[in-house]
Amino acid sequence: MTGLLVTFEGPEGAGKTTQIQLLAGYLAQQSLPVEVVREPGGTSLGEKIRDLLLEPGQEICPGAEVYLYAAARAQLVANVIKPLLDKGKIVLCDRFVDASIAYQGWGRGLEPQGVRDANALALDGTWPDLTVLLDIAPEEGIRRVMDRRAGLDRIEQEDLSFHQAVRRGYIELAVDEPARFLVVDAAMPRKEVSQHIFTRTAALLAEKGFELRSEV
Ligand code: T5A
Repeated sequence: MTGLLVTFEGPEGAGKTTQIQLLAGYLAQQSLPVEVVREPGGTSLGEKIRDLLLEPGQEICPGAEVYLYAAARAQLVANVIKPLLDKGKIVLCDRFVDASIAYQGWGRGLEPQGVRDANALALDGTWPDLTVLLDIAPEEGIRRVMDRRAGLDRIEQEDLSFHQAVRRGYIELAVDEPARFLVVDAAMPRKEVSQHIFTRTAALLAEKGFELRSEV
């Protein structure tokens, strides 16, 4: 059986990492084979590219930004995600290609379809089975990030209109592909958010032939 790729997306501080950990815990309790990866990063090359991309003050033009994210993604897909899927694993990925379309397309003002096309080689046909979009007002997400740690990275430091455009981009993507996206109001308490994610994931797993030991 081939595995399953579930990606998590949303504006800054939407709670992706929190929800991925909760879902990974739930799946592990069910004795299902789950692995967690993140973008940009997850490989030695990807982590170096991540440092460059997020370093405050680093000058990167929008086109270079697209290809740096795509380069990190290519390495992660080829060396980590595809091999895990081939082994039948459930891969939970913290951001994926939709982040490039929302941030570099909508946020930076590049043609969204061009950004998608620029990622074709990196994806090599790998596409998410399910994408969880945690939707939150950027002001609230950034506040959460600032409550958690001092200082914002290069992308977080962008102004509010950038983050609002990113949010709009994500919503457009979800409207275009309702079967792939699960949109959840990320302003809800953690547990309520996770219930929506568990229910949808469990349904998809059952559909794909994974055995669940108990109800959500
Ligand atoms: N990017 C990425 C691009 O521009 N293009 C791309 O192609 C890709 C892949 C990555 C940056 O790169 C950009 C997007 C990003 O700007 P990152 O450090 O990986 O940088 O940043 P994020 O992915 O945004 O991750 P964050 O850790 O900042 O946010 P999360 O994971 O969404 O949020 P999380 O879970 O860490 O939660 C944030 C805080 O909120 C609390 C948590 O406890 C934590 O303190 N929280 C809640 N509080 C109240 N209610 C809830 N429901 C809560 N859920 C979590």
